Amino acid sequence: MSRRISLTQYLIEQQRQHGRLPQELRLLIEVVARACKRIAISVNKGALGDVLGTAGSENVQGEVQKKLDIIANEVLIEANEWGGHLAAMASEEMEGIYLVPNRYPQGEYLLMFDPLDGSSNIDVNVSIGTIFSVLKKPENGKGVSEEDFLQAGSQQAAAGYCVYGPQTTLVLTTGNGVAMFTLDREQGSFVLTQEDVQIPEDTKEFAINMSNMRHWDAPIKRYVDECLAGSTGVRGKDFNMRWIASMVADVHRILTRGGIFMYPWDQREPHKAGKLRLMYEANPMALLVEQAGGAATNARQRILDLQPGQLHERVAVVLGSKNEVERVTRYHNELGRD
Ligand code: AHM
Ligand code: MG
Repeated sequence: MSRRISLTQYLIEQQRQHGRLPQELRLLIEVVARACKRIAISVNKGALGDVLGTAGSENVQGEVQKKLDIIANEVLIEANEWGGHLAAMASEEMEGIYLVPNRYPQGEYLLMFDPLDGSSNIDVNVSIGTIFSVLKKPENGKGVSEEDFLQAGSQQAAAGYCVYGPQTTLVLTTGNGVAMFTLDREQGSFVLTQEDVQIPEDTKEFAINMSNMRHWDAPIKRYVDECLAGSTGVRGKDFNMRWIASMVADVHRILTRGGIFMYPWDQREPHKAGKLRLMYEANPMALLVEQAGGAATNARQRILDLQPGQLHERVAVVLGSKNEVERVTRYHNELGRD
């Protein structure tokens, strides 16, 4: 029988071999993974656990909160606040940052998360997930502030997501490639099931919400039109399309078999850079995708180079198979908008 490697073992081996995974960061990742297990239990209970439906409240971005959005947010906070590895947390579901209460020791890391991504899929039993990103608090001798979180995605110490689908899978990078861990429900532990994940450079599969087509910018329309033209068009090959409406699930497919995911700027709300959030969604996914040999841009620039101006900032996202992302980015940079 091949050796089963648990998440803990994997992290300890990373620490030993590469010496670049500090103890506090390892503990932090394990705590996040434990929280994801608890969230997975709630997700699996569904209607039996009274976790479906809306909570009757809105988050800071004016979106209706689902019960599970709130449950997942609370689970992540409760799990992480006391361990001593964190200075503060920020969540898509909370307006301001969450400081570690004074009664607990303060650590040097900052944790950001989208507790339950793909909320519109909760009630219909389609894959959803938790996305997280870890930064180090700048050493400025001051207390923690929102400004400390406003670091470019290239500064992330770790990033990952947990997808709650037919399997519960945790996908992680600490800046040394991407590894996937499947939850063994009987044992209650995450087991390493794929190491050194690589996204193929080319693909025949794209993911975009086509219902927004009439609002798109010309370069996105051009790219999708060329995909749709298939083997008789300029691309000379047929493309397939997928759209799960859970970024976690769409990115998971791309990490598994390649593809391109796009949530571009569009004219519905022209003042917004995009729908997705830079700190909780785009940055962690961009790090994972780059670590797996793919690319991630806001259609013009590398996402990981963007300097955030606000915690809840939105961004356009184009990520996945390198050659396709470069093509979309080139179409934008050739034509220009402004
Ligand atoms: P959420 O964090 O509120 O769930 O919103 C983000 C989700 C992404 O997971 C997904 O890619 C996108 O919104 C789907 O949007 P749309 O409803 O336009 O298809
Ligand atoms: Mg989300």
